[in-house]
Amino acid sequence: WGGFGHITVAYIASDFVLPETASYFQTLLRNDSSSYLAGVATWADSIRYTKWGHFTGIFHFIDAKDSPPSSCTVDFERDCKEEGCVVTAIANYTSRLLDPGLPAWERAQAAKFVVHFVGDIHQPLHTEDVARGGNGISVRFDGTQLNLHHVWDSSIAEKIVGGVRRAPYAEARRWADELSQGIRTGKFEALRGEWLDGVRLEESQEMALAWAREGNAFVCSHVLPEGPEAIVGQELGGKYFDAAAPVIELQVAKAGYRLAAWLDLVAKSIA
Ligand code: DCM
Ligand code: DCM
Ligand code: DCM
Ligand code: ZN
Ligand code: ZN
Repeated sequence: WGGFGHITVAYIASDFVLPETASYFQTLLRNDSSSYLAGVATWADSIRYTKWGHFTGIFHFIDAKDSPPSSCTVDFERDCKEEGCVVTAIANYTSRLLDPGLPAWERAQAAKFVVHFVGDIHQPLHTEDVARGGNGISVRFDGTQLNLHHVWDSSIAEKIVGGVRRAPYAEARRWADELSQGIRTGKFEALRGEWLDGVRLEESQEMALAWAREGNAFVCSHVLPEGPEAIVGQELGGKYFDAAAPVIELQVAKAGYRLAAWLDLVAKSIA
């Protein structure tokens, strides 16, 4: 996701964590405001293009070598690189977050990676290899030429809320209010139980792989419903947006709710 999506996921998570989880992460992240998760949500993107952070670039996605739209699958052995992918990154940084032998600053860094990667694994094009996750597919969105990855990272979400002008934190807080409401008593209420199926600290890699497969399925159904060639040059701001918007809302809400549950388990296990 772009910054707006990541910040929204983090705000949703902070709406659902237990009070003791909030205290734990406020202390670890040295931020006792209500934006303690939102404030670190985009940090992983800010370091990936630096020299020291270069190795983390591949942790933001898994390049599923499947064949949309006829076949969508994530195969861990086939698709996760030797150096890692978003599935191993979630497992690895969760275990570092839980490691009492590490200094606080390293556990804080692990927390920042977890907050970010739980967001990314829910972006369908972060679980797809085609054209580098759609970066190499040129499309139009409300008349502007963009790549397909950017449309799914940012453009659709920003159009849903009527445009993100200057203050991504304030706009994201508003969108998170709406999605959190949907989770509590709205269109996601009946789904939220299933969202937490398989969420166990002991099986973090299996859990992350299941999350990756869920997002990847949308590549066949909503991202490339007619395949990667057919979408080139198409205008996506109309009917395509109408079909994609509910998927983005679902995936962002789900990521936030799952992140809350995950952080609760971490905080409980440390206490
Ligand atoms: N913050 C904000 N708006 C910004 C940048 C940060 O509301 N444009 C919040 C998020 C954090 C706090 O300020 O809680 C610390 O910011 P930083 O993440 O830059 O340390
Ligand atoms: N941090 C960062 N970039 C951000 C937000 C936070 O690098 N956008 C880091 C700085 C610290 C940690 O998060 O390592 C906690 O923030 P602080 O020490 O500023 O409270
Ligand atoms: N990306 C992806 N899959 C790839 C390569 C990149 O999902 N195989 C994502 C990471 C960033 C965006 O695409 O969100 C742009 O990546 P880059 O800056 O590496 O081109
Ligand atoms: Zn992206
Ligand atoms: Zn990312």
